[in-house]
Amino acid sequence: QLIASSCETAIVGAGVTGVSVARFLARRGQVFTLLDTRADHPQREVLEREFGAERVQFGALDVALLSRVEEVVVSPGIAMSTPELQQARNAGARLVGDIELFVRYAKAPLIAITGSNAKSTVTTLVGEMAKDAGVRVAVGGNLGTPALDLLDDSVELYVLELSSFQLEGVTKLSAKVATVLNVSADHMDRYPNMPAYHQAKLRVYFGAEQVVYNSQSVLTQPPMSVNAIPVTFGGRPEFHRFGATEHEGELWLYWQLDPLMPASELKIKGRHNIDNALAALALGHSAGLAHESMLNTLRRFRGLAHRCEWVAEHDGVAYYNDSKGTNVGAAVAAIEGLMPPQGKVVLIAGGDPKGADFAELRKPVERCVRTLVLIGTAADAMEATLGDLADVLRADSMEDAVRKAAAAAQSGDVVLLSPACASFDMFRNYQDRGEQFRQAVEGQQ
Ligand code: UMA
Ligand code: ADP
Repeated sequence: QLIASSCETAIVGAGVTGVSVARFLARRGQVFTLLDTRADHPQREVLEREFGAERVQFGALDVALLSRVEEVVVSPGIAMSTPELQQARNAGARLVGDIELFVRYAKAPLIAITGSNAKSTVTTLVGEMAKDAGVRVAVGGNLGTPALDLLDDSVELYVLELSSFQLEGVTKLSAKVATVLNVSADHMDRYPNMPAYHQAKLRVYFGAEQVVYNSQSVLTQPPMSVNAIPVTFGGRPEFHRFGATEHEGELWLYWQLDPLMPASELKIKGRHNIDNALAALALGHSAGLAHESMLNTLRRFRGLAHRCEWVAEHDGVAYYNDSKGTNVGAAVAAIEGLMPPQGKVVLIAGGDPKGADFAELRKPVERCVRTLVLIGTAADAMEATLGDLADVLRADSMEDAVRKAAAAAQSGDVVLLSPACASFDMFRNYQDRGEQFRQAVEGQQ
């Protein structure tokens, strides 16, 4: 009864997001209850100590409590369609995510970045560009620090990576610059169909002052209702576009008709990373960063770990860790981007499929892959869809997979871990999967 009468906000999910929301509300002296469906939450006691046992609840969601509060802040790992949340909504509670709170309190402009792939790379790159240009920038969201932990009056620019789950919980983001980098199927275990996932992504554009989208993908275009001047990226150079084309015998990055720098000066490799560099330039340009400064950042940027990351070379075979390739679109980009000129790709793939359809891997596997080494829950489905296109081996650990891949590879080949799946069936997370790959590769010597 005591909780019922004093509770104004409920926070659902006691993960990184939920805890950041709880701390934010606690700092503001607001009353809240933090709920998590996991009765055996690993940090149950720590959280009870930090917020007070009466402020936290574990186990089945308390619908009566959720229905009484004004606002329920829902963590991205919990679907808005969860019946208890829908009951609360029907009873009058507003369902929002942490980004809605961020928008209410952030004073500096926001660059908002979403897409099925390349979000972390582009977000980090834009953050580096802003820093190098002398701007006091705060970078986070789905990547790294949760959004509310970034709030600070001294910040001059926020750069947020946003997932479709986070975008579902914000009504009007009102970013200074917003982008959808690319759209391909992901999280099909959380969405009824592609249009529903696509609509969630497009929410990034709501209220945006300026928009950036991929000229090669209609799905990244803002809805007609968004009234903002676009800058595009990808494809050949054009008016209001960062593109790429031949110049002085090699591929160059361009702004409109101005050549900026040769793509060969980028340290991040693969065709997809040229798009990522162009996207970062378009975002920085729209936020007012000087071109020369951004180009210097691009020349220096080495990319993030676990994204098409070079690990080693043994016996003429290069090993790449793309453990962050957690969906089909990412694996397609990695296979095509790292296909060696003289050899083929030995691909280690599989894991938790998240409801994916692997058919889009058929073309790149047929063209580029010598042997598939399959791991995890998705192995059967992948073999059924792709088994007629390349040799197939099965492995039951990362070490086993690397040993079999090394034996199958020929000089000039690339061994690539790009699983097209989440990692949780066999590993703690994608970092753990990538580290196990690295250790197994280094153990081969
Ligand atoms: N969970 C429960 N019961 C609950 C609450 C959560 O079982 O009551 C489970 C969820 O089903 C999920 C896990 O706990 O498996 C974590 O969920 P969460 O919402 O508490 O997640 P956070 O720890 O807050 O982390 C989230 C993002 N995670 C997800 O969206 C699943 C993190 O992105 C993000 O870094 C963090 O907020 C800070 O903003 C991770 C991610 O995998 C890296 N994101 C997905 C992706 O990139 O594909 C979207
Ligand atoms: P996200 O944060 O969206 O997961 P990352 O920058 O972490 O994006 O990259 C994840 C994976 O996506 C990479 O490891 C690579 O396989 C793939 N990828 C990177 N850039 C692109 C792109 N422009 N288009 C398609 N896939 C890409």
